[in-house]
Amino acid sequence: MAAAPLYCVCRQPYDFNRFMIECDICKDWFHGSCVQVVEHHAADIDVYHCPNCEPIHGPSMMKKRNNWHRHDYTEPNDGTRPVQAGTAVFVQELQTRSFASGDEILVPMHGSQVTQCYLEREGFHYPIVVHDLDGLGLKLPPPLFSVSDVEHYVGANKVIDVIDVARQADSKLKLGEFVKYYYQPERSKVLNLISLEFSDTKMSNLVEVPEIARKMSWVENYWPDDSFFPKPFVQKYCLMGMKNSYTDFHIDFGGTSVWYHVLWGEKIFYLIKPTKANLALYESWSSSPNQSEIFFGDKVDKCYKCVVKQGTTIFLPTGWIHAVLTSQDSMAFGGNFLHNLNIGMQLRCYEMERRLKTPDLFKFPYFEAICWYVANNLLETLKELREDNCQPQGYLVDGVKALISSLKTWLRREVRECFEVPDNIRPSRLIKALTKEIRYLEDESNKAGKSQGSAEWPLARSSLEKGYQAQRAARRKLPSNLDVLELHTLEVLKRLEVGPLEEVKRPTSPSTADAIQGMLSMAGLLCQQASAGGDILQQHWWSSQGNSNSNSSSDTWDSSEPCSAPRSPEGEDGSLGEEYSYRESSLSPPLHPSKRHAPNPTPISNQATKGKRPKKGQATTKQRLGKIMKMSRHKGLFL
Ligand SMILES: O=C(O)CCC(=O)C(=O)O
Ligand SMILES: [Fe+2]
Ligand SMILES: [Zn+2]
Ligand SMILES: [Zn+2]
Repeated sequence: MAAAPLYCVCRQPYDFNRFMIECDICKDWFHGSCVQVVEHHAADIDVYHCPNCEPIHGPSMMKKRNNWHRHDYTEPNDGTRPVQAGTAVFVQELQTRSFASGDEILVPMHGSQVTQCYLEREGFHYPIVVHDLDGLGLKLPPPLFSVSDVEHYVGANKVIDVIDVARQADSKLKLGEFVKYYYQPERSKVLNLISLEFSDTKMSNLVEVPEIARKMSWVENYWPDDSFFPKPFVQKYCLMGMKNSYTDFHIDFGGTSVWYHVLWGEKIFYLIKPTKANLALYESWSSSPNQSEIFFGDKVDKCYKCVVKQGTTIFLPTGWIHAVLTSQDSMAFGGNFLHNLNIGMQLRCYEMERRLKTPDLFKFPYFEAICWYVANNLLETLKELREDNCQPQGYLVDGVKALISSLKTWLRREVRECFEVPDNIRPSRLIKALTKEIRYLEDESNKAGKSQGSAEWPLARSSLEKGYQAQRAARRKLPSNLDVLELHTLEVLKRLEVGPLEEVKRPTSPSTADAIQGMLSMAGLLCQQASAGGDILQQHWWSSQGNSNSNSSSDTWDSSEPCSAPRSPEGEDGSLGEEYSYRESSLSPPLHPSKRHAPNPTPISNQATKGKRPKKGQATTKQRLGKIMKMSRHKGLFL
């Protein structure tokens, strides 16, 4: 076998994880770290001379700046080309634009008011701003925590993705290099770091996610400990942005909701409601070739400006389209979470990402897998509610309907594409069972409609109080609590097609009580109890549908069905029409590579992805090897 070619002063073979630059004289390639060229600097070099060639041919030559309004600052400044997002001119102009006031939409709340009960009752459709953090359950480092403190806790060698704001281009760098650059008295570039997920670092102990984000999070509640897929970590980001950093309009991955706390500095959010019209406009803007030259805020009816000062926390609900200007050097913490309150909108955002061909790295890791886990859990919830003559809340019914519709669509394409159906889930059966539960609820609702005023299916107080929770808790099956033997049994049963998964029941141990409480609460039960007071006890479950306070998806801009997601062609009855049985039909289906047992799967976070949209750009010969390396990781991000 021929020996691999060697490169650089270090004479090493090509390592696709390391950025390299080509010498314009000797044509050899050099590791950025071996020749002290950081990746984002390579973009400024016109002609590169390596350390061997420099003594003879002189130093490298830098590109000449011709403009301040284009991503490529060498373009001639002849007034013909529009301003591009992120450039110095853009940021200056942004500050003089006028916007609707954030006060029109922001819901100011005290930390202790931001509870699951509140959101289940009122809905989570508008951004929430919290100035008094008491009761929020958010733990933070002290206000003077510095950029070099982050380096201390996370490690100087941690490779991070930073955004060169003026080019809106993403490059890799070591945290130590970023910190050194941050403290330089004069910075030639504005760098924005928004993708540093630190759950797996020592800094994790210094930050506790707001309780509401923990309690509602799908990953926290529904991701089984024994999942074949590695658990997604997207709950703890540290954002360090230099003054005038700008992140263009985007929807957070998978339609996740997000919290941000500005520890110091200031961030300005430009917010747009995810109405059907706005989402359609966003989708077409996102796929337009001159996206960076069009300010999306101008395309919509209303764009709200919200200044988030230090010490403030903001929560953005599902689907909100936002851009962010970092108006001062800032440090912020934030995290993303999926939840039960806006399932339909989450799915709509995910389907849009798919249509826009968003690279995996920019998407919620294993989004479809988590939806299957959630569906499995919600089925249990609906069944138990039915058994106990209790009705689920409107948002949950709408969410399950939207989930069924998406799961069917995914199942149809599973056969052709790489799939994320977890091993212990039998998809067709699950979809059918969920459909049955929904149909049952609809039948009851129709019956109730006919006999209005009668208390056919009351929410009895006792059924919502402690005893009831305990009763449900005792019945509930937590996937994370299955032991090896049981898993094995399930697997064998599944393969032998003996009985539904749900038939294998086991009592839960008292130690899972907290988790159970969380799950009950997620299913909308605890909330009903707490918010019931006296009146609701007399109400029928259907009465909440006409209630403007209820958290149903009757919002004008949040209808339950995905607006543009591909519709499944199945019949009205929701049946699949045929049995989609890739997995069921085979006793030993092939394992997807990512489903093979990994003893210690590495945490997955989309570290390079937060808030960033992939941009197409030209790679120069100088960076080509580096870019090729990136392409394989970013799926064609640059080429
Ligand atoms: O702070 C920023 O520049 C962007 C924040 C954001 O929206 C995100 O990370 O998704
Ligand atoms: Fe964002
Ligand atoms: Zn080297
Ligand atoms: Zn050379």
